Amino acid sequence: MMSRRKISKVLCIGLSLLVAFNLLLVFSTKGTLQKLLLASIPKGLHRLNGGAVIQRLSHLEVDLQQLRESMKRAMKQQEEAIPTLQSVNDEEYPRQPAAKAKAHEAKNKAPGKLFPHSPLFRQWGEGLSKAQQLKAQDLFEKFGYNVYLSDQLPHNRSIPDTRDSRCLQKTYPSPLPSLSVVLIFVNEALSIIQRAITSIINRTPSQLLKEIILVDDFSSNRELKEYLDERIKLYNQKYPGLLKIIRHTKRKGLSQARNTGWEAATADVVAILDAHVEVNVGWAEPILARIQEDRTVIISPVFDNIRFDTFVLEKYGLAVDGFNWELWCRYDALPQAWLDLHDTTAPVKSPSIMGILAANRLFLGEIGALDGGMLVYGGENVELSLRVWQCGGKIEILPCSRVAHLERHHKPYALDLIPILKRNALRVAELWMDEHKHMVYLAWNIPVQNSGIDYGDISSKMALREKLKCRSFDWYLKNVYPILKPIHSIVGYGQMKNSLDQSVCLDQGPIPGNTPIMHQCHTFNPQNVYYHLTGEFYLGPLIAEARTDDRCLTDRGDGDRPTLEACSIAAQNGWHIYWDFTQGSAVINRGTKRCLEVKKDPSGTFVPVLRTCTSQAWKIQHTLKNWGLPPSQ
Ligand SMILES: *[C@@H]1O[C@H](CO)[C@@H](O)[C@H](O)[C@H]1NC(C)=O
Ligand SMILES: [Mn+2]
Repeated sequence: MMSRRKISKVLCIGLSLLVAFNLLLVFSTKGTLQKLLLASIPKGLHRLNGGAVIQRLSHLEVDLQQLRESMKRAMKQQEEAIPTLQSVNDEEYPRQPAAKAKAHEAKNKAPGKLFPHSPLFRQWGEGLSKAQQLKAQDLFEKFGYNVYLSDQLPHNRSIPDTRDSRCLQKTYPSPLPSLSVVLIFVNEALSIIQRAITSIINRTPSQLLKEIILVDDFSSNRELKEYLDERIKLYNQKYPGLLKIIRHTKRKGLSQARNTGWEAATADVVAILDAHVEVNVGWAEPILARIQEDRTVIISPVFDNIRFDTFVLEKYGLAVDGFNWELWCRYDALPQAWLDLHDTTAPVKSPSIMGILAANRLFLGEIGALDGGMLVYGGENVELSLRVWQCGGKIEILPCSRVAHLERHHKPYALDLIPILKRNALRVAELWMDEHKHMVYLAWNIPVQNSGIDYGDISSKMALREKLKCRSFDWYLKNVYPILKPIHSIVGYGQMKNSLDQSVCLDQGPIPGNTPIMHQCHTFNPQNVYYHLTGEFYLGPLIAEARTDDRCLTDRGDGDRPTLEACSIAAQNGWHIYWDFTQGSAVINRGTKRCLEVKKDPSGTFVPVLRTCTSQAWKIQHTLKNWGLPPSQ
């Protein structure tokens, strides 16, 4: 369905180093237009006086919603009605940290909510005093989750066992390989890290757990210095030599932090986790057994969610990890071949991982570990996934291995990560995607030539690709991820402007809805246009997938407004989706001979119309394959 792609920004596990953008809400537009504008641009883009569009908002909230949406879709696509996102065991955890304080407050009439709009207090915080609310809100803003509550929950708390009951009957060979667990963090709350450590110690057979390696990617929080060192000492008194900590002396980002942990690890198998997790019972045995069976498999456990506010566990259904052409990760439906096995404990082949992984330590090294050339975060999971699959490994999700992961509500420092995500995505494309790499440029609306984006040196990685005799991206698409469908007929893309007014761009218009509009130009994907040599115009974010149609600019033959229709449905209905267009010329429907033009509506705003051609001209931002250039002599 179309609605899935308004903005497909999906949070990746391990990528929750996401950012809270400050909301800047300044509207200068006429009241009547406001709704259209708001609907047309992605949530969180708001226009300023002067027309500059800035992109600010809590992306994360959108991201999580998207992730959940993709999970729901994945579930729906599976015929089995596996329950998703059910809250498990709401009763088990204290919702109010201090029962005594609560009673006291009740006597003195409960204080009102100081932060009625704070997401922290939507489902939590009843009966807290004003001082407690202030403290909790302050910590929440600083960390993006409920540190006030975390500090009061026991480190050894139990969590519901979310495994399928058939997992309990599984037996595993003995001996199993030994395990190093790496926990990476930046400015995590100390109680969160301790809960992660405690869960690992309590829920991993001690004869298998060789060490826990903490990697601090240059935190600034003071409690993560001496306090953490003290705690490590205490753990090591009880479990000699179990804990190690490595501190970066400058911020190196997710990939390098993971590599630091991997380099320090000494066990047969290394599991690289975020520090905001609690592993569940029996999480390690399936991983160790599977890697013992096949050293080339990279494993992801199944994630459940720890709610950022109540710390209640939300069970997530089983799905595979995928990504789109912008390389945002998402959940996809389970493969039919797996469903046909009728074994809910069987490993699931997955196109990608989300960040948290377990692997044979030496094999991970042989294929190059994490790519240290990836900056901050984003895309490094897809890079590793393509490398694994194309270079002779595989990726599997193990349904019986479950890890609860805390999804932050927001990341506490403001930093626009979009340029980094683009840059990392191009690095992946250039390294692994061969003749299909243009799809990443198209999806991000970046010129294929002279992009102006420095994706770093890839020569050593290319040499590795050569040395390992890795397979092509085409092989990967055909054999591992057939959902993605590269398109080679696109010759023009980006913003589309009419010569009458260069400040407005063709825009997909409000969603839901299928009426394109002219809208002040901004740089986001509702204004992406893709013109095919075959005559179609796609409008809006590029999808290019087997299961979901892009939306085609359509002349349905009646009325004077163009519409956007799922391309295959429009074609089935005999609507007119093929257009003649060359750069700087008219856009003429091949079927009806009507032109796409603009005219002013009564309020003075340009709207796209279909009518007898009056020789209006259009230009599209980028071209490919020399399209639109004058023929060379
Ligand atoms: C947690 O530790 C405390 C103190 O050692 C102990 O009394 C309690 O039973 C433990 N709880 C769980 C769930 O293991
Ligand atoms: Mn994470």
